[in-house]
Amino acid sequence: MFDELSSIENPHVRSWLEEVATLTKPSNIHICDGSEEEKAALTAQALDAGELEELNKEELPGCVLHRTAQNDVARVEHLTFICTNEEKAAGPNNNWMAPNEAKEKASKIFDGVMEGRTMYVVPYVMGPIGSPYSKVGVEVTDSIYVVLNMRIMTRMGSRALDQLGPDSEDFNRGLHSTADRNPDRRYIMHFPEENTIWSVGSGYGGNVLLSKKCFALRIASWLGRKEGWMAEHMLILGIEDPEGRTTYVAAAFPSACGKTNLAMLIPPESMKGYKIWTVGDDIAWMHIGDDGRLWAINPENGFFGVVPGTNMKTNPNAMITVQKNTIYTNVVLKSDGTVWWESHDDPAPTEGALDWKGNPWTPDMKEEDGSPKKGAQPNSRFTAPASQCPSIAPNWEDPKGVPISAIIFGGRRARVAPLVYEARDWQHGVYIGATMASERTAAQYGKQGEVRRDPMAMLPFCGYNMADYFQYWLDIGKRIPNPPKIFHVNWFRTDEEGKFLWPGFGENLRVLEWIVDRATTPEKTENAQETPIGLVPTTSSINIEGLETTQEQLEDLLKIDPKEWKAEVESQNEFLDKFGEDLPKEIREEQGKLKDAL
Ligand code: O2Y
Ligand code: MN
Repeated sequence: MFDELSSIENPHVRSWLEEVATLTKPSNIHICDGSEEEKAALTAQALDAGELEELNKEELPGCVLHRTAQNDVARVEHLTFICTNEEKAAGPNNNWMAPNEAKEKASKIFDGVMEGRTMYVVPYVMGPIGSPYSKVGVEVTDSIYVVLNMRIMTRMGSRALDQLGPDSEDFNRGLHSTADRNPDRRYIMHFPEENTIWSVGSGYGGNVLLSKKCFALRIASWLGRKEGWMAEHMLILGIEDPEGRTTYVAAAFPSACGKTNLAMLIPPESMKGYKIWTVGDDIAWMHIGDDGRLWAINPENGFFGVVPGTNMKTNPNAMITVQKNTIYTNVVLKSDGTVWWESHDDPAPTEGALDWKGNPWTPDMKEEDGSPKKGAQPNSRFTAPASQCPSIAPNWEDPKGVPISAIIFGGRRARVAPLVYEARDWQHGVYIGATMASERTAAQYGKQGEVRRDPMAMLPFCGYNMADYFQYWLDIGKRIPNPPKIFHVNWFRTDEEGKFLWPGFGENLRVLEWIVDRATTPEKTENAQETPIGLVPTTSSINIEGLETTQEQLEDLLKIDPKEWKAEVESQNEFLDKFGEDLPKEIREEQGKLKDAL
């Protein structure tokens, strides 16, 4: 029926694509092979159509700019659904819709949506090619912007169909159309029981690059539980010490807590001989290795990083990464064809610039309420190949992954949480992850200072009931003979005047150094002290040499205030109670132990 699809050998892929094409009725079908010629042709087409703008060829070779619709600039959690047969399987942490209802609703929008348009078929691999831990997906989309992003973010093209093989049914089926970008007809629907995603009405980021949050986290967390592995919202990095030993850690922080910056950290002057190797900045798929350790791969092939706030001080490696072959979304376009954003190293352009909406912009402009008018959208992004990052680990594509010695959870807390502490054991670590929280900053919508629980930084990304997710963490811990040690960090503790006590950025390596020491030399006891919340560094075991941080400030950074912690334990209940009887008893057990100890 669709001649273009006859070249697809795998009958399961072909019949699903026929089904999709019958529904969406495209005028053309293009099966992406992932070649350079294809990239050039699609880019030329998007430039012609005004979907992309070419940037300064000398300064930013191979870079383009895309502007999204003004009502389509971020993930839409309220329009994101988990569509399982049983509502309880989705849990109180997700919006739920019955699969039949979801398909009926979305089918009406998808019906004929690609008439007069091209349907692009994007086969892709998540994880290194040939890795036993990699997974194949196929995304159908009517957006060239999506195809070009997927080309960076995944291993895309014919090699994905080769990896799938001629008869496997084991692939994620992702259907996307930008449709009319009407937020009233926008849905991001996940069908974990069918390994399927339907996304309609958006052309932006996490809503449409279905490989990322939709597949690699929401669907993969479901698959991981079924198949005995873990899909986590974690960066992966290697810390090479002056003796040349590299220790790998995985770290989970809520969105907008500087994960990409930590993943690409540059050691401070005072820590010569250290090197940080970036394996991934957002997602980790972890399996139990034959040696009894937990091994992690980065399923992605690129970075989809937030632009404002990125500069040569906060993240020099990211700045170098985005100098070529990068797609910029919703940033300022300068008259010389280069780009700019708030907190860029260069001064704001004073003439000839266009803001993220494509309107003339100068830095003195004001919004109606008198606040400064931003040139770049606060959630503007770069999409850049991971291979371009100067700190990319030489083994980042090792099919077996890297062995994880420590898992780090982190939040943004002005008080309560110390700079760093260690869980007594895996079960205690699961409790720490399950109750981790951040306070809203002025930059976020909502009440400033309000504490938001975001367990394991997975609240928006866990594809099933989080009570079952906590249970799965507890269960898998028992099956890892040599599990990573679990830690919690808080770079954001402030003093009485609200000033940050810790310098952050590259200096965070001083904390990583303690973590590595604890994780790799468990026989050492002099570097930590038992407290009600876990093991906290002794004040002499965090190196503050050369910092402005005083010994007194370090003591404040490591202080446990029983009064604050008693309030913290109580405040956890509002979140934990949502799971009712389903909450694993071990979480309450650990909470009880903490309460007693306080
Ligand atoms: O708003 C979006 O669509 C992007 S959100 C995002 C992008 C890259 C990495 N992490 C995130 C996140 O929200 O955690
Ligand atoms: Mn993320």
